[in-house]
Amino acid sequence: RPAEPVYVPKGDNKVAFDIPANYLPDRYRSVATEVLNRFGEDTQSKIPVKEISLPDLSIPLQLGRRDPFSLFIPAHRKVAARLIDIFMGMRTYEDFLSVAVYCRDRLNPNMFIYALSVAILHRPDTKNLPVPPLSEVFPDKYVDSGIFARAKEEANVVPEGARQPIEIPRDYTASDLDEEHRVAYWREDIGINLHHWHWHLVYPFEADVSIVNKDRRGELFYYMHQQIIARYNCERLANHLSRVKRFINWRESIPEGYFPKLDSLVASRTWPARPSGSYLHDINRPVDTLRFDIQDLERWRDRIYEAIHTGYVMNNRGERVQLTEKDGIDILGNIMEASILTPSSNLYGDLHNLGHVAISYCHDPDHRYLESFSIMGDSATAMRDPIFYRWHAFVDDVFQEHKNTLPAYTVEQLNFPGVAITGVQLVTPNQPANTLNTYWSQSDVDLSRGLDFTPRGAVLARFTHLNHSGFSYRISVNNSNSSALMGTMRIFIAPKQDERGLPFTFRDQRLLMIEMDKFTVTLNPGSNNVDRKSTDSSVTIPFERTFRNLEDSRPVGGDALEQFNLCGCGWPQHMLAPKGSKEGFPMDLFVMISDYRGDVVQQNEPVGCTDAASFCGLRDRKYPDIRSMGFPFDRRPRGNVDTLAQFLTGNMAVTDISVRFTDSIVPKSRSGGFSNSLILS
Ligand code: CUO
Repeated sequence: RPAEPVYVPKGDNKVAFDIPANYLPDRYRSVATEVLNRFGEDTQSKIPVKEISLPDLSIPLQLGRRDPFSLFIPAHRKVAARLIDIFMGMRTYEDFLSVAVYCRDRLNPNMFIYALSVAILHRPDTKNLPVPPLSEVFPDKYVDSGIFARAKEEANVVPEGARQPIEIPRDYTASDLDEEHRVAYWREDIGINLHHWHWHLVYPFEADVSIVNKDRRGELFYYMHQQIIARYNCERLANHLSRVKRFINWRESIPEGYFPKLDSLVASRTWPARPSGSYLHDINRPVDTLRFDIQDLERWRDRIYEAIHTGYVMNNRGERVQLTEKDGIDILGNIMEASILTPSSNLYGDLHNLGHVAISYCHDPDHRYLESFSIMGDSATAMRDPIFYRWHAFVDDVFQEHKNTLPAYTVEQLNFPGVAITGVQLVTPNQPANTLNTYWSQSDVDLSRGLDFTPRGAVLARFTHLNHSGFSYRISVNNSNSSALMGTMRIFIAPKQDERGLPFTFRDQRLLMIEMDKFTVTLNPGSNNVDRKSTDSSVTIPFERTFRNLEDSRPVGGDALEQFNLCGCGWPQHMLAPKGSKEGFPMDLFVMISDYRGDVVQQNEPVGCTDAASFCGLRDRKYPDIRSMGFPFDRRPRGNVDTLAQFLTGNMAVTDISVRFTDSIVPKSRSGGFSNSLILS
């Protein structure tokens, strides 16, 4: 197992690579001594880099070093897939390190970091290495461009240790004149955007099939994005906005504008904005080897609907593949995205990815202005834009069309004989029962890794973001069977009322159910009390993996870095609860305990990165719940069910909760993250 990460943590410049002289790019060779001295002078240890006979890098080198890189553009993703295969194919760790170091200053940096991260996550010999934290490698994808001049000034004038974090203003992308701006704090949250980037790293849609073909990856594409839309809708309702409208007429103008105010430092360009009232166009950009029409998207969409309504898809050999109850959604996920696992790219095309592309090029569809894609073209930034949610609401609606063809769950399928939930309470210390408490917090990100300052050391940017008090669920379960049994606890929350203040019907509310947690419990005969902390949630990663600790001014490196970003996929803990409202936003807390014998997947214990299995699955294992993702809310209800109350079987319960928001910045406790120490103490 290698001892060091393959890149140099900039905060504590104590290690450097000892590279063969002819690994330096041509430009630096004549000044090799000066260059190597500059980076090596204050290092305490050097990592030797072996000189190897290098693989053929001609394909990855086709993408220019200063060009923008988008995974959604087929030509780019082919080149990136080749680089991933090269990294995966290196026989030993030393060879992998060697080729990575060689590529570092030659290849397109965005493609390099993407392919390197995928390889680190998937090579057996690098599974314990941290993936470079993207917010620190490319802070320009997360931080208002105006900040960088200030960061440079701070670094040049103030010595490390005496530097002050640079505060990022809260409302810098729009004003209240744009009603969509009410949920900008959510769309632009760093942790949410990092989760999305990491999810797509763990589930790449093009590379060697051994990397792409993970258990139920198409279904998880559907489910993880469905949950994003559900959470976003909850956020919108609490901010007096209507649920997001599906983007279905691609010839209509798009009222939602977005001005990202981000600059790409590596490509020296400003990310294009999209004014309100923009239209999509047919795309013809030879520079990207890219040509498709809106009609292509429409044709693919119609064929996917036809497949859903006939109940089967056609594969490339002209055979029918049934969209079964169990696997149909997984096949459709791979068709829609589209991943290389699609049964037929000729028939079903590349709908979701090219939708991202068409939107991201609406300002320059034929490259006449020599402009590049907007933030919808990069999975690291796409969730900042309101149109992301309208596009994915369309994508989700297609999946729901399939789900609506499936038989409803029967009472027998839902019930757990002899097991009843007798009490549910949400407990937040120092709050009334069944109250979620939200407020603002501030946290820091180190910009220096992504900025080549001469004076080294951390330069921190301070973000203001939503947060909540740690809480717990207290659930009482009665087991009237004579023996101990195991069950899976499934916890969801959903808004109670629609835009007009009317109670939701089950059909609408089920789409707004937000998964909060899922875990296994053992039930002894008789009554059982279950206490579960919010920080243990199966959808989130701990706070420390999104942000560095505010009180901890040590530079991130070594072990801390590993903690920080080893398993970056997962919903950020600080966004687990919706913001709610000052008056208290009313929601249903739903708890179900299902029979473990019907849920269990027999497999070896997972190792590492198990925090956010609901959204990210388990590394090298099957998805740890055999039920359909989103169970029991993934289908239309049985015949006479109109409300959540009518849906309940004995092993389910619902309680009213209120989400109360305080509009002030609450300092964090010394322990960092949330005031977790208050819980259950
Ligand atoms: Cu995650 Cu559209 O799939 O961005």
